[in-house]
Amino acid sequence: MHTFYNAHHAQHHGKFEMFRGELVPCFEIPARADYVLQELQARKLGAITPPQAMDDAVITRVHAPRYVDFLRGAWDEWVALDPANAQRDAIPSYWPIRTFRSDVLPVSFPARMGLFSYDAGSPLTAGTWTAAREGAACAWSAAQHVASGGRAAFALTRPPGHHAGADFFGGYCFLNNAAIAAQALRDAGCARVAVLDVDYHHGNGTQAIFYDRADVFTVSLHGDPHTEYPYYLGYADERGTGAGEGFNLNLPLPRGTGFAAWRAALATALKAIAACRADALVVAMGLDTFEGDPISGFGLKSADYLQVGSDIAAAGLPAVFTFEGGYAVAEVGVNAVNVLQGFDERAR
Ligand code: 6XA
Ligand code: ZN
Repeated sequence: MHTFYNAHHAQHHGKFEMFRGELVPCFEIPARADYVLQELQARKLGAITPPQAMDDAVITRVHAPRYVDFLRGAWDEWVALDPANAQRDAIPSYWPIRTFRSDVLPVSFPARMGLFSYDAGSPLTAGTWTAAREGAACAWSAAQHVASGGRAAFALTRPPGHHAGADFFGGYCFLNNAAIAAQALRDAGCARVAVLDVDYHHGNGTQAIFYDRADVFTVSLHGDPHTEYPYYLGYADERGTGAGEGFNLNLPLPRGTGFAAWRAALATALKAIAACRADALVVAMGLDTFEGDPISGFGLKSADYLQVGSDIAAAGLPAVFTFEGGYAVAEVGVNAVNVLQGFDERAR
């Protein structure tokens, strides 16, 4: 397993997020990636390198140019509003819900921030763009590695990506690393790519990006959105639209689901992926399915993740892994690397 590591990830470091009516310390913190790196090094799973140089045109293959322009300049605009903002994270307060316009780009920075986001839990900080951009380069490099014959590669980066849509951030995500990897695989000649999202939360951004396309099959197993974030997408009746009809599969599971039932859903997902005849796989690897996760509700144990990796490898597809959620910080390294090691052992 070749790892492309984002050495700039800690430049994205939110202080607080809005949670149940108050600002609480962020769950999505730099230590998460540090633990994964430490565990990868300890187990000697393979080379760990920086990403290749990447052009921003790779990002605009899946993200809207006006959104990317907004993200690139957001911190400077935030500080220009008030020099004291340099000490505060930028968090949106206004959103254009139904009946409002989204074609007009307001001059007001807070108004544009709301236009390009969907929650108050994803603080934007001084280094968010730098960290997210380098993360996209990791995802893109991992895709290049796999497209040129590698069996698998891991993009070890944060902030995560699977909630980010073509033109919005949310759920701690700014650039959709899994979508960038999937598009890069397509652009490198793979005829069809499957994205398997095993994070506790539905991968709404990835689904939305590819919803009308048949060349990228998106599959997500996740907490039932009737009760779990992101609430407004991720239901079983969302199957894709137009040319993409039949190329999205959601497998929502009730809060409290344990490994046996979760693994059965994974088998369903992998069977659908085999049927769509993809020639490469992107795994949006969230570890917040862990029993000890502070914001989620499944019951997977650390040893289960070895089996998860092994099951995924048995699909026989070259794979790119991206690092998504997982907030039991002390265990996230072991759990993530268990998936990767389980994959490597079975893929041999
Ligand atoms: C709401 C919860 C955000 C979930 C983020 C996540 N603040 N997504 O782990 O995969
Ligand atoms: Zn998650």
